[in-house]
Amino acid sequence: MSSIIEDLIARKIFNNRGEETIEVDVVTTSGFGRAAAPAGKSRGKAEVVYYPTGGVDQAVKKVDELIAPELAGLNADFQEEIDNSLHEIDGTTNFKVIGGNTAFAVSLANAEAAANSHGLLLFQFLGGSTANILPYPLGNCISGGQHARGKSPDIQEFLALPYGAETFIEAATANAQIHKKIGEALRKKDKLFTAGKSDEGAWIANIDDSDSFELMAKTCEEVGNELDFECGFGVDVAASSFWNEKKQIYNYANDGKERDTGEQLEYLKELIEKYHLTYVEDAFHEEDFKSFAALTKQVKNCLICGDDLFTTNNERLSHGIKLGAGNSIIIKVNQIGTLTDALETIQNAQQHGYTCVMSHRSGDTTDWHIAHLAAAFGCPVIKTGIVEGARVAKINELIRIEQFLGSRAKMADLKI
Ligand code: 2PG
Ligand code: MG
Repeated sequence: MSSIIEDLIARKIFNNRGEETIEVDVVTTSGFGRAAAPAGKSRGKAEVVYYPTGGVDQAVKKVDELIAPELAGLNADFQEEIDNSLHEIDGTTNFKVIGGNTAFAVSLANAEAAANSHGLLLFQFLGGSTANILPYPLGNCISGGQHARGKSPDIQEFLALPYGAETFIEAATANAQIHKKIGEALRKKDKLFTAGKSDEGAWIANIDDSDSFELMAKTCEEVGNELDFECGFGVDVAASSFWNEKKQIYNYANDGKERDTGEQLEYLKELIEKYHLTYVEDAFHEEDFKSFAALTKQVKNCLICGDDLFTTNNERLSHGIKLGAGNSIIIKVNQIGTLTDALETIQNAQQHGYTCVMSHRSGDTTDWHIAHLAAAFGCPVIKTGIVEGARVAKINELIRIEQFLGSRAKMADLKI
């Protein structure tokens, strides 16, 4: 068996929004790996550049002309070496030249090719024999903010988290039932409801933030009672998307309210307490590490997570750790570029007690690698939607992993 890279083949494909994206195949002497890059809509400012000037076509050309000749002959088993080569070929700090999504697709396809060359599944190859822990699925039920627009909530995502489930399949079942029941309730409540869904498969409706909280609380409790385990919920506020820097306020346009930083902190504390929220992502805009620290200090039993805040960037995470900003981090490999960079951030997070949440992007494909990354790196939560093809691809892969592990499979120890 040999993992020597023979060739890289890149192509332009489409994501669930119909946007162009890059897919890369890595062919080794004894194996093959394929990965496609996702795309965010509410992006953190500190994310790497997705594509070089000229977009996906140029990115494909760069794989053919610059990356393939450099990587051919190297051993796919040495992920760090491959990822370092990508940095060297690019030569900038934010993948301006080859594109962060190009780096992502090559990096992930390489890991998959290495695993395949050894006859292993990706999570086994990356995580070894101790990788038997499955994440809890954090599933988007109601969309707002930049993911919905119109008369929908200002908060971007209302997310179910069935943290009492004993198996992944039970947790996924709970999420599917919660999503379905919320759709039924919206149909009754909103005469104009068209059963429209966002890119992530969450419902889009004429509903405000406060009604969304009520509906989530009621539905999660109902399903929890039916299934006989705790189903909590949380939100991705995506606060940068409605932070008005000039006026220094959070502009809740649909709720008709403006909140300054202090009011935002109080508002979130009240919500966490009233609804027993177990998860709050990007509660403040992406440069306000201090308010993240204040909220983290003042609440209990809730993951205070940074997405745009950290952008999977180890330096930003280290800064947050120093200040006590958050106790959880979103991991989106394409925010930072390569698997090695993301792993460095994950390890730093784990050493400092931060809960890692492996995550999809709103623009995504049926690529299921994040299911394997969550299992390999022991991420206690995976945020990957509930319905819609790109979401179900990851959920179903975790169901397969759970079955594959059999009696060795365990759910993560979620400290909330
Ligand atoms: C987020 C994500 C995924 P996007 O903000 O967490 O839900 O959205 O991919 O648009 O950044
Ligand atoms: Mg987010």
